[in-house]
This record gives sequence, C-alpha cells and structure tokens, in this order.
Amino acid sequence: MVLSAQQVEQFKRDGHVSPLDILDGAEVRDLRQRLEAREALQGGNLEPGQRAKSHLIFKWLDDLIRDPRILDPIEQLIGPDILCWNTIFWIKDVGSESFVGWHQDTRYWGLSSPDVITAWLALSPASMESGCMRVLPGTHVGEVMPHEDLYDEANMLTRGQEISEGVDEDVAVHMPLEPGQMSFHNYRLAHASGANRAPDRRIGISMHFMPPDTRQIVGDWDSAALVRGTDSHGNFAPTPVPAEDFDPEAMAFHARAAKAQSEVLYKGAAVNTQKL
Ligand SMILES: O=C(O)CCC(=O)C(=O)O
Repeated sequence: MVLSAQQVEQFKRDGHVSPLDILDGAEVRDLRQRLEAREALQGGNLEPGQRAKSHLIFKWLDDLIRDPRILDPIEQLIGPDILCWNTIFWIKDVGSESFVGWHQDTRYWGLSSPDVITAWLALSPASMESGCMRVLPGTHVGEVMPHEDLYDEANMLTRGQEISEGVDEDVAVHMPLEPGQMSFHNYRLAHASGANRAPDRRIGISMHFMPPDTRQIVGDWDSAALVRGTDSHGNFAPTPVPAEDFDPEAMAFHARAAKAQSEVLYKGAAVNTQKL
C-alpha cells in the first residue's frame, strides 16, 4: 500500500485521505470474529476500560499496528520512526443512538506534535447510513476551534464535547469505508459521526501514530509502542508486546497506561463519565 503523490498532497492540504484498501475480506472477517467472540464470552460488549490502549489487551491488534500495509503509508506522511500512542474501538450497535460530536483531538490528548495521524479501520461497513466519519477539510491548520463539554450520554467522546463555533455542515466530507478499508486524518482535523441506522453494527478501530519527538504535555507519564524505526527521544514508556490476548504482564501495563491516559483526557472536566 503506497499513497500516490496526489494522496500525500491531499492529506497535507485537506488533512485527510480515504478510502485506503488495507485488509482483504477473509482477514477482516477473522478480526471481527475474534472481537465478537470476546464480546460473547463477556456476555455483551467490550467494557469501557477495554476500548482504549487495546493493543495491550489483544495480541491481534498489536500485530495490526505493526502491519507494513498500514505503516508504509504512515511513513510517507511522518517519516521512518513511528510510535503508536493509542488504539481505540468505536462500536455503534444496530439501533443505538451513539454518535460522535464535532471535535479536534489536539484539544484533549496532551500531545505536542502537529503531526499525529489517526488511521481508522472499518471491520464492518462504515456508510453514511451506519454513521461513518465526516470531516471539515482544512481545519487541521490554524487555531484550535472552541469546544464545549455537553455531557450528552449518546456522544461517545469522554465529556460529550462539541465544537461550539465554526462548524459548517455544508462543507463536511463523509468518509465511507468498506470492511478492511481505512481512512487517515490529522488529529487536529474537525471530525464527527452520526448514529447507526443500518442493519449491521458499525465497528471501527482507530490507531494513532506519531513521530518520536512528540511529548506528553498534560500528563506526567504516558506510553506508546515503537512500531517502526528508532526512538531516540524516549518521551513515552515503551509498551510491552503481548504474547497472547489478555497476557497478564501486558494487562498490568494496560491498567497503568489506561489510567494515565484517562487522567489526561478528563483533565479539567467537571465529570469523569468513564467512557474510556
Ligand atoms: O468512530 C468515529 O465515528 C469517530 C472516531 C474518532 O473520533 C477518532 O478516531 O478520532
């Protein structure tokens, strides 16, 4: 998987590129089956605490963040040394009202770099009907837009945050994906998604890649996986590679990493809704 010069140019100018073909049908069915087998074992959905830093929980997800089909195009955008800061499940069940309000992640993640990239993989159809992501092209440059904490229960974001000024839905671009396809967006790009009105679950996994000179400027301690090249900065504690799903050593690290990340995400929030 290689981005064309035109796709690289589009990513720089507009802040997003999609769809990118990453996994074939058999691979994506296998990953969905692994996820849903785990959910069934737990008697329902993933627990909120399992939604983030999930590459420490699921070995198959740690494998995925190291997959050259994802890292080759990421390298074209941020260079040969790559950290994966986070992985997050975004699941909207059939008939659920869950949505994602307009937001820019730069506002909340405490990361110093302007070059953090979200790679979002569809494990089921992400269509306009099922609530695919939509973006406001070009908002990855310039001032961070004003946000408000609204605590809408159905908003999947930690504080139910929403951009309070400057969203023009008329210029929003939808990023529909077939299972196995990915979108890339700069984490400063304003993005949102609607409720799932389709007859299948909308299942996505976001992976957040950054150059190793990035620093965590809100929290005292944070972690990341070195997935390609070298890290000569050491600003993030290296995450262990799980030997299997629910590897005890990786799970112990996950508990610490998820707590540290949650403290950053909820910093200054009136309520910890424990969505992540
Ligand atoms: O899954 C969605 O609809 C939104 C995901 C998102 O906000 C993100 O990956 O940064």
